[in-house]
Amino acid sequence: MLKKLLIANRGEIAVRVIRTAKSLGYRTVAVYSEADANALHVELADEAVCIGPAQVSASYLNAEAILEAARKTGADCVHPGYGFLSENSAFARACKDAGLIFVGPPESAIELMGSKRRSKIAMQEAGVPVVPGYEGDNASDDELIRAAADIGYPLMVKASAGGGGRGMRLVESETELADNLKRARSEAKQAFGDDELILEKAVIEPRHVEIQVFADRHGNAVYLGERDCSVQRRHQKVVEEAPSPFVTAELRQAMGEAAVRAALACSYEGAGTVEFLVDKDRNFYFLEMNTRLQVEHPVTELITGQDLVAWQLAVAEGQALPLGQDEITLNGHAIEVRLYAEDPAHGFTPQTGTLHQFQPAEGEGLRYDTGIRSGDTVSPHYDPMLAKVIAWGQTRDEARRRLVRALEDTTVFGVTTNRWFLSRIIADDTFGAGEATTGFLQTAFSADPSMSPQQLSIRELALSACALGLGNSGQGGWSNAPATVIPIKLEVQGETLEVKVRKSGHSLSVSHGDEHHHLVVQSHTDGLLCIIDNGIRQRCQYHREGDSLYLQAFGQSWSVRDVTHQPAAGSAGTGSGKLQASMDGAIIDVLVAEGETVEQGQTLVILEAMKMEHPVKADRPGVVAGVHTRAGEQVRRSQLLVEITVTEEKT
Ligand code: MV4
Repeated sequence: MLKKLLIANRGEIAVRVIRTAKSLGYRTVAVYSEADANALHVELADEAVCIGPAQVSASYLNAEAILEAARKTGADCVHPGYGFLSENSAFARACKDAGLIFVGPPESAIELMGSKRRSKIAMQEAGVPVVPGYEGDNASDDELIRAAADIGYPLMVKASAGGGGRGMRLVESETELADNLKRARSEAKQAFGDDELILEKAVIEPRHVEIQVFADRHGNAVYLGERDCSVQRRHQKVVEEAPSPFVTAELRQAMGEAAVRAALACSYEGAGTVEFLVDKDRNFYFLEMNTRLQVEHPVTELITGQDLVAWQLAVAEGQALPLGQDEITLNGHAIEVRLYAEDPAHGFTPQTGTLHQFQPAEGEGLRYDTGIRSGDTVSPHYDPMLAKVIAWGQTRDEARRRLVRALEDTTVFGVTTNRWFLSRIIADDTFGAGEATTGFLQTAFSADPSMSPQQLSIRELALSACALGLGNSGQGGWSNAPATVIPIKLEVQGETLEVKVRKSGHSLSVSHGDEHHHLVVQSHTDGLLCIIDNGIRQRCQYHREGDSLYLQAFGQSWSVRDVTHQPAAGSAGTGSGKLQASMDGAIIDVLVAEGETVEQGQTLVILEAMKMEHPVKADRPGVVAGVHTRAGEQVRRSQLLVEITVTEEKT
């Protein structure tokens, strides 16, 4: 009987595995890097061992440190999660050599599926449909050029050691082939240390449909339906759902039985995913097999009612599969999205910072898998996924409606996320019609407003001014002097806006330039402001952090900084002389040194953020007393960069 499980991973998957393991009576051991010392998975585990510094090569990829943690704590099995060492056959072998049960497939299966060429040959022999192409052993460019003539164009050149879109090139015509082969080979050598190439006929606008398979050590193998993962951006899955809106019952059975044959052909054990390309005529072709539990496994759990981590642990213990094929039934529909700390309005740049508030929505059929909570910082060391948000419904539309509502009501204050972008996809008509293929984000959805910077509307400015005033005197904030006009300055997306607030009673009239907006404060508690706007009572969530204010309303979220009382840059000699970063970013140039005399308005440092350059200028004349940064440094909003001492005013 296995008793103590070490989870060789971090974040949401570590938390998720710990939850199931504890419910089954296992003791749990977490491993963590120095950057994760206060992480949720460490808190939830019974024991935890620090395995090294933040960088993954020295911690989560440090097999020796992980095995040493298992030895020290007396763990008897290891769950690798996904990513990191989860598909590293040497690690699987090292676990066994150390007397540990590796919760995953045999090394031989991991190795076979790590080679596109060898796995395709094995699949053909197992009667699994593969994309027509050429998989000669270490084929030369000349051999491949000859083979291409029989395949036809367009075709795909793929690195045998590649995967997930890496090392893949689309070749439209014969004239481009020779050059593409050369480049593909050198890229493969560079990226994977293996320059073996294969050719495949290109499947146009395919869907990505994958089958969840499970096998035990007694020769049983079953499939648990499919997942449609066609909505992807740069080979990163964005939306996953089960069942696929495109798959018929016949296609499901044909793909499922092919996936089971694939598992049996490589003496598989445990959880596996067989990925297929599906063309518009519902032909399906083996793409690759992932020998791990996938990120998107929750949608399968929700429609089958099975806990796949519990299945993994049962198989690892040598038990037979919990269910036979005809006991597996699919009920309802589940859709998952990945909530990321990234900014879709600025090229999806990763975001870092403190999560002042992370508040999942509540409601029927909702599930959040997350490894973070309010107060955590999002570091640049790891994948910036904050949570998986999953909704189940009896129908696909009910699942979609619940997921859109959940995304609109999920609050993340402190770090920009892709929340609005995700809600727009799920609400989109093409997606709603089940017509999203792998090209969806680049075609039907490519002009969506969630992927470009948005100016704050006057209504959002008014809400910001209203929420800012709540901290001030009087109920509803601001001074009680009737109908006084209060000028305020808000910094929004790096720009300072002058806004005028006129208050009388609970009514607020806000103007910016020639735009005006009127609203009435109906009630407010900490974090929730209720207003009457155009005769409609609306809710606005907000969070105040120093002079920063984060707000969420009408499905949108934004932040402003109250700079009313800060000296305006350029005002004569009133600057503090303490120049801070106006946002998270990277220092790309430092133009001054300690001791230098500088003029007011002189550029001292160049900060790069959101793919733009932001000059940091002297806010008063003086002498540089300290330079606290250097080119190349990652800095956080409000971090002190340069100090200027005040030279005596010349009389
Ligand atoms: C293909 C293909 C079309 N024809 N192979 C392979 C790895 C995967 N992430 C991308 N891959 C593709 N292989 C042939 N013969 C199209 C893709 C593809 C794709 C596949 C699934 C999901 C999203 C995709 C996005 C671009 C290309």
